[in-house]
Amino acid sequence: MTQMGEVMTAATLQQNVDEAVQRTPVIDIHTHLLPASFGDLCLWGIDELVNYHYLVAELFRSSSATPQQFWALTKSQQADMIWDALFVKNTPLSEATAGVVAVMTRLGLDPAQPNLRQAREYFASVTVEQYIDQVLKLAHVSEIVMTNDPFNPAERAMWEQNKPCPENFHRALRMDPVLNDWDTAHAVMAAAGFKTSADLTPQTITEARRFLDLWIARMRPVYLAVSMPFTFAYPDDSLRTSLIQKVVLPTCLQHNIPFALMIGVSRQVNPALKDAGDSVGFADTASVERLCSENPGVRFLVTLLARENQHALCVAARKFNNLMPFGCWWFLNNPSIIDEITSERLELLGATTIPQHSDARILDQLIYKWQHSRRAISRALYESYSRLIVDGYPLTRKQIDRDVQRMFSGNFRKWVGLPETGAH
Ligand code: FIX
Ligand code: ZN
Repeated sequence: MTQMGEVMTAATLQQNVDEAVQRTPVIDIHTHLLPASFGDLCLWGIDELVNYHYLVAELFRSSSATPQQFWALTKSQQADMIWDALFVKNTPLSEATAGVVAVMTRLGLDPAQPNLRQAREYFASVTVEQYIDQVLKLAHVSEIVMTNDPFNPAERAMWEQNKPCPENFHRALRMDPVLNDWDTAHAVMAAAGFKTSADLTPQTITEARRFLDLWIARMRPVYLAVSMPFTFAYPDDSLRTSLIQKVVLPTCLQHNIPFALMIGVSRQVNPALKDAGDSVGFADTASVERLCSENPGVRFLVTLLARENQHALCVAARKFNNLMPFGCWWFLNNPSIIDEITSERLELLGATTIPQHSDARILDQLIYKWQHSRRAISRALYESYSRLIVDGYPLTRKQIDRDVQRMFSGNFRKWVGLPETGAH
């Protein structure tokens, strides 16, 4: 057993990096998970897992079924179709199919079954509360951050009914309609009694901020968040720029709350696929730099969707210490790309970033997304530490543990002001 102060050698490094990465609990800073108290909005179990929109997209490459035929089926019929096409008739080679295999194996289920009967029997035997505890333990996830959308009527009702939310399910106030669909946003605010209109009059700005204040008081979010298209440009003469400057940034400053920007989606390039119909585009990192430069008092969390944007995001983070790159988002959440992005972040930014988030929509996914990410992060860390040892640095296990803990939770706690103890 390695002592904390023991100096690493080429022979002992791999095991110690793997141990540190596997054992260090992580705060998953962006998910779409919701608590058990939110009922059907809390997605879990094999039929939801196999119906993940990543797998829906892959189905149509391995099946003659049309989207119209697929959407006409029940959830379990859809899962059966996906299982047969992607797991029985073909090898589950993709990251999303291999992820389901990893989850089933960790749960003691046979991933090579010809149908989902065994898996459905298992899930019928557990409660959602039991399963949440089991999944968090298997994934070694201590806390998660949800995506909480006051513009979603179903979720809004849960908050208005004060449904309980575990303290390790942190909240993120998601504002996509505010910045991407103001017509919808101001109508929802007006329906809730706020004096907002299509025009950004002084009253509309005041009332929009009051709307955010109310939801911040209700949710106690750790950050405000928005997903913006790859075409996002700042500043420009759009309504979005005005809303960012007059509503969102003043709210962040007033509440001392970070602003998370997720940039790069090309929405609904194939609407027939529904959630699976989004694609990716190359974003403008100079817009991110201008936001950080003009707002030194605001802490930004930024993740970009295009692989080609990652290096420039690292360089931008070297220029602005109020910029925190995070995660290998969506189409980047694949081992080969996590390797690449984590390596360039370590080389350009050391242990000062948040290497990953899961984006899990279904609870079970935490198991595979973190199992696969930890392997990739471990490989990237091993390469960086190997070079350090070759260059003569007396690296200890204690330092490895410190670095991993910083990336897996410390950087985020500090960024959003969560106490170190993990208390909430
Ligand atoms: O905007 C987002 O939060 C994206 O992560 C989602 O819209 C996307 O569908 C997703 O779940 C990707 O993993
Ligand atoms: Zn997401």
